[in-house]
Amino acid sequence: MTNDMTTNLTSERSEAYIALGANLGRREETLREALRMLNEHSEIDVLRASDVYETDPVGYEDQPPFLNMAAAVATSLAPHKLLEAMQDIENRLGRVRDIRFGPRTADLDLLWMDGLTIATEALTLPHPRMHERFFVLVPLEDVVPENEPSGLRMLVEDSLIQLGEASGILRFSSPLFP
Ligand code: PH2
Ligand code: MG
Ligand code: MG
Repeated sequence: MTNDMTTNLTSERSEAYIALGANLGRREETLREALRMLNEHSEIDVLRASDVYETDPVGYEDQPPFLNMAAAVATSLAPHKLLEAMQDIENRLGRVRDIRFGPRTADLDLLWMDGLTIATEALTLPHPRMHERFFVLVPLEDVVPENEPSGLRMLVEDSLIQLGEASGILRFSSPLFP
């Protein structure tokens, strides 16, 4: 009994959804490398990756177009630890901290984790701006199954309906993973 419970607790994993973006340097290579690094982490498995989309910059418009995509991962990490792992990957890919909404080599944003609500300085879940951005929602729709248990599918579909016809986003390539 004790053993079983220990096994259950330590093997409990979350499903998390991550948005990836790049608009400097070799954008496609950067995204591919980010996925590889995520999957290489001993406590993160990449489950699914979306198509890659080319998107007009949103927020701060005087910068190159982005490549954006989304990934679903399984992880035994707590939310803040997953975020740290993502920031470590951004740093290894040459990200320097920069202007808000400005150009970036690699941007990994944690969007959703089992429907958890978190509001700390470092991390807000669900991501506070995900529902208003085509460059997040369109790729996300590729990787969220109809029967996702914490309600993400409904959120994505409702948000896309609210936003109306998609603009500033074009399919660029098929998934970079596996
Ligand atoms: N990221 C931003 C700001 N603007 N625009 C697009 N199209 N794609 C992004 O990933 C993006 C953005 C801040 O992270
Ligand atoms: Mg971002
Ligand atoms: Mg970010």
